[in-house]
Amino acid sequence: MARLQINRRRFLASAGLGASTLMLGGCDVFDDQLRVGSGLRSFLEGANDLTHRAQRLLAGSHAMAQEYAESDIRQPMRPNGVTAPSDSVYKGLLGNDFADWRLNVTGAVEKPLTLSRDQLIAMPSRTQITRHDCVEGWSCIAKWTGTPLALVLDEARPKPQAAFVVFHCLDTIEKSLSGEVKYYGSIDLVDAYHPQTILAYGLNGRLLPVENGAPLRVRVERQLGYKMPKYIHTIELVESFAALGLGRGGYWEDRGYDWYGGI
Ligand SMILES: Nc1nc2c(c(=O)[nH]1)N[C@H]1C(S)=C(S)[C@@H](COP(=O)(O)O)O[C@H]1N2
Ligand SMILES: [Mo]
Repeated sequence: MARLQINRRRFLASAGLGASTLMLGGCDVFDDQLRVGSGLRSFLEGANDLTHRAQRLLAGSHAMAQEYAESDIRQPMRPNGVTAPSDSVYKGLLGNDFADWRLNVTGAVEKPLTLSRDQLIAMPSRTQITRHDCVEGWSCIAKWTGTPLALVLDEARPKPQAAFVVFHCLDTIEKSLSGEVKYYGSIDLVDAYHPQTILAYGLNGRLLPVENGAPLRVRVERQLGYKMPKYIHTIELVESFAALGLGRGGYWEDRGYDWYGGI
């Protein structure tokens, strides 16, 4: 497993496929050259598609992210991005300890679902100690507990045309003259059904705190932090994410980051 990781990294480095990752700066800065439609951007997107396919080929669809021991946990989990949503809807839900919060599962599914946090907690859970890597260059090991996304999807039964899972969030990440933007992101069904992909409501043995995404955030352990939306209210199964945001599959993707944020 460790050898495979090293070989994969070597392969990616020698093939120049890591270039797209090296270009990335931080969660709050991005280069003007990376705006949608630029030549550099198109080049990077081509490289990202190769990175995605090369990683799947070498590591396999079901390769597991490394898991750690309790003693590796460094509390607290460093929060990043939005850490205290100022949205009135969110504040209202928080004020009632999320008793009125619901997770909606919609889109290309046979059976749309509405689940409370208690209902998610009552489902079989998975706990994993993993390392969160942010594109800004920091990492943090923490223990996450949640409902495997696969179980929720099994219940909702995605239609054959469903290819991506979109996460819609409660927090406004950007306010500008053109309006407010709430965080959003997407993953494909391979990552959605991966055994370590969980809808996390617990962190380090307690309920998930507000700064890390209460009441629910996804963990996608083989990808970077920005691929793990916090403050989720809706999971939407879609055929394509062309109609989502600016069409690149996520808030940060629309601002220059790779859609596949493989580690
Ligand atoms: N809703 C929402 N999800 C988000 C973000 C955000 O700002 N809003 N930031 C992303 C980024 S860049 C990172 S590194 C992680 C941070 O998760 P943490 O606060 O638990 O460290 O959340 C990701 N998911
Ligand atoms: Mo991040």
